[in-house]
Amino acid sequence: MFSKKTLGIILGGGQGSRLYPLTQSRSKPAVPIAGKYRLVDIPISNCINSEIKRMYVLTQFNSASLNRHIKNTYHFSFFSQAFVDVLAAEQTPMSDTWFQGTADAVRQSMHHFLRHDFEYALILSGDQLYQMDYNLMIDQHVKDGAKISIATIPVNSKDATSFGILKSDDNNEVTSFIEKPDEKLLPDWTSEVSDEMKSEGRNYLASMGIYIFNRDLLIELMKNPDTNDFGKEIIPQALGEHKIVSYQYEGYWTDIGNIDSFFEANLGLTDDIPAFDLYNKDRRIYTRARMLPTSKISGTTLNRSVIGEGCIVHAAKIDKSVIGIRSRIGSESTVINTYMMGNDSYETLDEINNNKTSILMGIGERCFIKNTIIDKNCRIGDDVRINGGDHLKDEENDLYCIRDGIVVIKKGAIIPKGYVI
Ligand code: ADQ
Ligand code: ADP
Repeated sequence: MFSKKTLGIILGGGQGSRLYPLTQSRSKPAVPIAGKYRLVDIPISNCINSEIKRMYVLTQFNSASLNRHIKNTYHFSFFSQAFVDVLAAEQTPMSDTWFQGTADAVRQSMHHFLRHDFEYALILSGDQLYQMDYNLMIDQHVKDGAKISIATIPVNSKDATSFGILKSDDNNEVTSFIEKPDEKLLPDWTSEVSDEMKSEGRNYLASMGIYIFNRDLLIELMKNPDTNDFGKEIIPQALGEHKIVSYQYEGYWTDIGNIDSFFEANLGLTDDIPAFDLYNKDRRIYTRARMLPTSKISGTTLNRSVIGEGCIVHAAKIDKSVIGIRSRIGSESTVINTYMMGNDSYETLDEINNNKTSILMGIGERCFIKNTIIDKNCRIGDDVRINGGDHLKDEENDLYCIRDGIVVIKKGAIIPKGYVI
């Protein structure tokens, strides 16, 4: 089992601007997904399911929310070597800056990693939705005698410009690599892929941003202080110098790095057979066990929706929506195509009676909410109408932000009664 010789390194996010405003008050790995999880639960669960039980999460700033989540969730046996540690960019005698990129984040944290006995560093992105057995990739890495492996997935020409694109020979060895090529460069970069991928027009091999490095090579490459990024510098410069192998993956995988893809990935969970399978006991996604009561639903027509634990719902209709833990939705309200993250706590009767705004946590009565992300702990008054869609221009104020037609209600926002967006 090579997994025991592997250290997981999860890149938890740079400035987090692409997921703003969800990252306004928390680091990216702590962003809630799928009604009860956090982004970081995905790579951590994949590691645990692959028997990799030593992990670091590298993040740009120390977020109380992320630390609390990790501390409260990942308890390993007293007798095991397992751990999940968060490393935030820190001032040291050598450096007083934030991580300048993915490789710089690894470089600045190397002294922590090197305290451990490992042969392979598995470097993962923190903002992707997929369930992968990393053992298969590590096995191929060892079998092929690679120094670096890159997990790859076939993509179509439209998507190819957003990724690192590579070509490999018959032995999986990478022969060329280009980070986010422009359209004009693309035609020369097609690869031999399976018939199924070909039929979907997915002829380009994209880097999934998942890498295995041999320990010694990682140490050597990290010595060059001028390389800040894996995709832009480390991989192109290592090509031809060290054996790089492609590990081709054809399962479900999606990057959820911006509001649009984050929204789609969450709503995708309401499909009849979701591509991302939360019901598979062998690929379980772990999160904090909160011991919440069951959800209570009254008079609601529910269609293709996912409802978290501890919700109190009186809505008239919920359609194609993900409703997060402890959500409360008032009577005669309609919620369509919406991801509501839920609440951190319930309001007590005293709090409800003493609330000066008289707007309760959750969604009020007679509201209409469509194409919206509602961050945690929002209070949406009665008769509010939020009709997200392509007709809306990008906009931002204290209460909400509009990105690609999706309305994002900011964490803790209070939307007054009768408000219309
Ligand atoms: P991008 O996703 O554009 O391309 P990048 O922005 O470097 O690459 O992010 C990779 C991961 O690292 C993300 O999870 C991000 O949040 C995190 N990250 C970014 N900067 C960080 C920092 N300073 N500190 C900590 N974490 C940070 C990369 C590759 C492409 C590949 C795509 C696949 O460069 O070749 O195709 O990933 O998604
Ligand atoms: P989650 O359920 O999303 O993992 P927690 O339940 O730990 O998160 O709560 C998240 C935040 O809410 C924390 O800041 C926590 O201190 C706060 N919180 C939890 N319970 C209450 C409460 N009863 N009243 C106010 N804040 C609370």
